[in-house]
Amino acid sequence: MSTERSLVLVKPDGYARGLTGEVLRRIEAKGYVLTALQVLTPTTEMLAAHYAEHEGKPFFEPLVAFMSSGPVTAVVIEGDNCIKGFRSLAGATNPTEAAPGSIRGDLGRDWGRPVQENIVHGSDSPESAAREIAIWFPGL
Ligand code: DAT
Ligand code: MG
Repeated sequence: MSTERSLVLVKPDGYARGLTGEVLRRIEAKGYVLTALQVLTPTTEMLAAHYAEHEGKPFFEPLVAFMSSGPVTAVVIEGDNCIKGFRSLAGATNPTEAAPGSIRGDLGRDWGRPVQENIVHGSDSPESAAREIAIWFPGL
């Protein structure tokens, strides 16, 4: 076991659809702790840093435009193996293909543009989590 932190975002689609509470409910029901939480509309600079690994891909610019289109809820969660555990709660990236029972599988779907509106982000490694937490919660 290793106690970890992960950076979770409820994306603008999840926020606008009133699903923030449902996502937080699932995180808490799993037993992870909410360590920090903030509602904000991210700048394109923050998002370019957050999604740096995807720069140059065809979906990068639409992704940054979507992610800066309205409020998101940024959350730091904490718990044993919560990085992998939250990715499992979130489900596959493509919400149409994500398994029922997962956040994306139960709540997400394609709304025109494929894949992009998939409700949540979760860090994919301890290194990503540390890097992302520094972007969204400087000084934490
Ligand atoms: P994840 O969010 O599951 O870690 P990722 O890091 O590969 O997935 O991609 C980041 C986000 O970019 C993802 O949540 C939605 C969007 N995205 C990924 N692949 C895409 C694609 N083929 N078309 C459109 N958007 C995509
Ligand atoms: Mg990712």
